[in-house]
Amino acid sequence: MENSENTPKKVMLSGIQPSGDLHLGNYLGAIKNWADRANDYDCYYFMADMHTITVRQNPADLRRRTLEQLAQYIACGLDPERNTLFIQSHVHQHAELGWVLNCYAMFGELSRMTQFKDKSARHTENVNGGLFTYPCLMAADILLYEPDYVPVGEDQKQHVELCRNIVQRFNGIYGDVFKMPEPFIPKAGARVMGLSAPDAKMSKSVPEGCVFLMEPPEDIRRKFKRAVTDSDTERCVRYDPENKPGVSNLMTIYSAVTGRSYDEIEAEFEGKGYGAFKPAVGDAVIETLRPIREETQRLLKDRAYLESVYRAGAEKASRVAERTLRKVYKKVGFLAK
Ligand code: ATP
Ligand code: LTN
Repeated sequence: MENSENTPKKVMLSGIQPSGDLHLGNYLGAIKNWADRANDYDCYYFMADMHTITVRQNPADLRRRTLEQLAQYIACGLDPERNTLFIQSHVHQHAELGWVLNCYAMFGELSRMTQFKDKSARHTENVNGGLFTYPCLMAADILLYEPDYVPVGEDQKQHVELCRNIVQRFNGIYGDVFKMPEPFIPKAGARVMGLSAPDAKMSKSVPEGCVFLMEPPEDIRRKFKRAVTDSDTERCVRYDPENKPGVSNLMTIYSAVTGRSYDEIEAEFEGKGYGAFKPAVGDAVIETLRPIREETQRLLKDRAYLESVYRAGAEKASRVAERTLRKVYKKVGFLAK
């Protein structure tokens, strides 16, 4: 795709697993930043459904959540006319390149992935091979589209670094095959912490501290009112992640949804204390999420439209992915069909 000056646009790509309902961490850490960039980049965003089966899924729920996630992407501002939106399992080249890259990632480096360590500790009954080699599939997701940037939250940086190691190793053997991708991590919202325990990231596995995009306003209000703040005596709104992690997290959220700086927020709540601050953050989040929730509900009633979006997306993605896959197959020595 070309912009008005006829120079090729830079490419962005990212994905989220439809393994649970999307939450504020996903929105602020990832999707919001994607939506802001459709004018300047050629963008690919997908539902990483193949990644989800590294942990057991209920098949009917997975199907439902995949479609809901697509509706939410669109409702968050990803216009399908300007972004390629697709479902990973619809583009078979991901699995094929994933296999090749398995053979260029080392056991030692895969063993160091924190997500693997976390998930294998949480699902001790199902520490399967896919969970271990998952970053190779993620590297394939990325490299097929030759992106310049991969916008993700902080927790995914390690996987993008592994992808970069694979590129270096592969290109070192075969020449300039893959383009080197860069992680793209937002300044505000890169790591939204849980409301009930601000020492861990907001995650769907701790629902009481997690605000879901589709959650009713009353529930969101209640979660913010109950948000854990800090036990220091000063009780003023001041950004100090070290000593006041709870309040600082709320400030990050407030800053990300209102665009105000930390100084402006401190001034706004000077002398007011946590009692006024917590509901104000809740209200700002409710107003940010309201149009997203309503638009998602509207889109989910129009299944034919959603199908047309993911079909067109897969077709476009496949064309690009196939080019890269052919190049790789040739380089490693597979005989052409
Ligand atoms: P889990 O809840 O199981 O940890 P998740 O909610 O983190 O999963 P992912 O699919 O791993 O969901 O994340 C999707 C995207 O959202 C990634 O780019 C990730 O970095 C980002 N993200 C997830 N949680 C947060 C968070 N708390 N703060 C900022 N970004 C986040
Ligand atoms: N691993 C990511 C989801 C994901 C992804 C990707 C992100 C799969 N493939 C490619 C960016 C690029 C996660 O678990 N959040």
